[in-house]
Amino acid sequence: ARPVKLSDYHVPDHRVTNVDLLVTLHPTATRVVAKLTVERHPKGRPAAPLAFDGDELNLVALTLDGAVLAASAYEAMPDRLVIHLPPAGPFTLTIETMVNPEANTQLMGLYRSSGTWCTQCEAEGFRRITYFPDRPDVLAVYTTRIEADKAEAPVLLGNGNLVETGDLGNGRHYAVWHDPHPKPSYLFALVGGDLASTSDRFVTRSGRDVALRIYSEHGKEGRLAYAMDALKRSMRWDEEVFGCEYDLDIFMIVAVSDFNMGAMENKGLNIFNDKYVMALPDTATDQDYAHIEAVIAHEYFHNWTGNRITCRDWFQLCLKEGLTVFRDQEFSSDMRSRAVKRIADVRLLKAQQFAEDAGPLAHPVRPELYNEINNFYTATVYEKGAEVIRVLKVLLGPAEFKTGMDLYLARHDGDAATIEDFIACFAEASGRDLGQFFLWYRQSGTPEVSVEGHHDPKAGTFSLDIRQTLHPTPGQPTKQPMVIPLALGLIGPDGAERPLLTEDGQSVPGVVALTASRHRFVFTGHTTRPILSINRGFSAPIRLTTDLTEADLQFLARHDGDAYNRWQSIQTLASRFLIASTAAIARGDAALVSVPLIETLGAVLNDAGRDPAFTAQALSLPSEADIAREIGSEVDPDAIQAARLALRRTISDQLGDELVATLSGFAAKGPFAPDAAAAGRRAIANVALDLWAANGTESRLAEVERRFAGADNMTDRFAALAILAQHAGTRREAALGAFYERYGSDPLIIDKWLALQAGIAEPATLDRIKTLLANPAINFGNPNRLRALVGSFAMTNQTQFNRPDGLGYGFLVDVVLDVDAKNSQVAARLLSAFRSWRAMEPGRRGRAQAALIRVANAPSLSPDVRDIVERSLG
Ligand code: DPP
Ligand code: ZN
Repeated sequence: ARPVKLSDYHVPDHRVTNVDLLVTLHPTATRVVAKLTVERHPKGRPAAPLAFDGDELNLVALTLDGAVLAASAYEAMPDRLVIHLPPAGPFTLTIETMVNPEANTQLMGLYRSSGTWCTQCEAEGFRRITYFPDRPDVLAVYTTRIEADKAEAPVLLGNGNLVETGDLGNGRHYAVWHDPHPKPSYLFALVGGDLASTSDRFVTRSGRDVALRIYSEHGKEGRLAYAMDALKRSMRWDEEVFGCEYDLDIFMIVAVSDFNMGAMENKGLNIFNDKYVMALPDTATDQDYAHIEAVIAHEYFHNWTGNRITCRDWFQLCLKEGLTVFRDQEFSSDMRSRAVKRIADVRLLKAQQFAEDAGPLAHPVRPELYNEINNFYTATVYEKGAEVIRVLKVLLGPAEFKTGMDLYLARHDGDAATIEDFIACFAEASGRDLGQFFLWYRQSGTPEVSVEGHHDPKAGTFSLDIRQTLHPTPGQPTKQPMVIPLALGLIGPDGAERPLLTEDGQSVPGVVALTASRHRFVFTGHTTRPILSINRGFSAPIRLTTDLTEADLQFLARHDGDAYNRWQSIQTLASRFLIASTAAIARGDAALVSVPLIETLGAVLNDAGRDPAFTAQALSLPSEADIAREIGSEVDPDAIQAARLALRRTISDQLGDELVATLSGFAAKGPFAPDAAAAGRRAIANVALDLWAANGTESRLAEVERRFAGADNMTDRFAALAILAQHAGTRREAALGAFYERYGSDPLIIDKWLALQAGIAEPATLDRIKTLLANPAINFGNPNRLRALVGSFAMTNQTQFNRPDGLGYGFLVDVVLDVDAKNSQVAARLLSAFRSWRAMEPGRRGRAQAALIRVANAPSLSPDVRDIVERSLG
């Protein structure tokens, strides 16, 4: 029954403790025999019928304790199996179903990707394989026997440890896998196919010798070494930092090309979208390497936070996702530069989650109601879910946070837990009341915090007046004040950090916590005015406004001891300027010019040697979408773009010498290495190249073209191509053509080429996209291809998706309606690009609304798309 409500939760009436599967792989008729040990749940409703979930299932046979059931004793529908009067004691149910992997275009359940059989069961895919109580609080021990043709599927993989293999004659064989760890059905997986692999070993801290294997299609096994290296580093790190050790004899990753998500943490058998596994210097950018490292770690870390401790129900999704994102962020911070990682994470949070929180799709980190759970794998659950854990860590401090985390891992091992269970561990470990903190899970929307500083030279005080507000969001008309930890510092004009002293002489550690709507904090010892640095390290996921002047921000950009806030100060300077310039352009005036901003950027460039990766982030201006979000309503994307382009041209013209110096200072030296330091040098060089070429001078573009042709790695080659793509003309088309010539047979690289063209900010782009979409050499039935072209267009091309004539919206709707019948999850995800439509100026708003209404009125929508369209219009 939809919608599903958290408040309706009750334990299952029946649970399954043991699952014995026999899967006979066939392209179109795979037979599944599931032998289940079933018992009543002691807390279930005593006389309840047995009701198992199904989805497009075909029942072939059914027995209970070996006896065939009378037709009147049960009802089998595609989406449900009901046994009216099940026995009271434990019994064995044997269910035979037939599924068609070849026809499974939803990519949920058992399907084929380039000839390989594979599965995806989260959230509700297992019910497309057999009838089952398909909910995360039903934990069972699984044994999987897979039978297949030897030539078609020499490799047969399942969860857990391999216990038996053998020959069946007639060119067929089998493998039996046993997973001793009870798990929910969403963690089930199997793979069968003709795959290549790379192997390694890892010895855990208690001496368990673990075989590591990564599988890919033949010919791509040479691209797996970095993923393997990242896996071993993840395994060691999780032991050292969280005390989590691996618990099976083998850990496997299989890369497949058709995949809805990024990757999936099935027990012992992770299945990955191939874009997060394969990398060589000539095929992957530095950003790809960083993503691979993070996703490999993320899925591996789920073994404890997700698998050993799973979720009671899908409302608790952030219990495993927010926590595991937090863990993978920490891992990447330890592997690379912590400050640069924080900046990248905050950029992503603002771009994705703040946008979601500000529009009709806003929902709490822990939702209380859903129509379609697939639509809740969101930036709010993942990225804000991770921020909330960071808030908890700032509030408690690292020591108490660790005690709470250790308690959680020990107490709930083997459980299907809730957010309440998780928070109770931290409350107990710290002795604190975390009731108000819990609002971070319940209230949606981004808190807005405004800060005003007052200096009284006579009294020697500096006081802060701080207010917080949280605007209404869908389903939540009124809100309570949140607990918001603000890390802060007061800096003297000499650049020295001053102690934080209160009026009664107490020294404050570097954090104040807001608990009410208004606060005043008074600090003493300031005969001269200090400069405030606040929300250091982005200690709370809030929208902050301050009364810091342009001069203050310039000062902080140079002197703040907190690297995150050095970056934020530059962003704030640029953002304030671009908003003002956008307004000027919208009035019909010329774009503005900012001397302080150019000065600051020049100073940053001159200091690039201090931390090249940081400098690259500091020079990356707020995106058009960032500016749109800051403006918040009546948005005109064309005016924003004009303001931003004008600023880029000014930088190009006025800082040409500094940019050239940076370019030559960070020119590549020696052979390619994917490590953070080398990546940082490439990042600053490419940002400098981009800004240097931004004025479109012929000679500068010729230099970019030369670098494109001469690059010896994908990072530099693609960066040059991206610059050329911004400037219309034969040079661009020639470079795009050469890139396709070189990589046309390499789909993951073609994705980059597609995304780049989808992002070109000119009216001809829509036709370019339509032409690409009609190219028979590119398989747009593959989710990665479709997302690269259409998803990038709708999510990143502000001016062209939001064309004033509405054709961008119309195009997306056409694609969504077409894809919905084949893959509703991908369709729903594409449609969520409308999440900011209400913030547009009236003309575009009207056209977006009309486009959404066209979706709503279309016949036979999937539940996924219906849910997104109804909430978007709601
Ligand atoms: N595979 C997805 C993730 O790891 C969903 N669990 O986030
Ligand atoms: Zn995850």
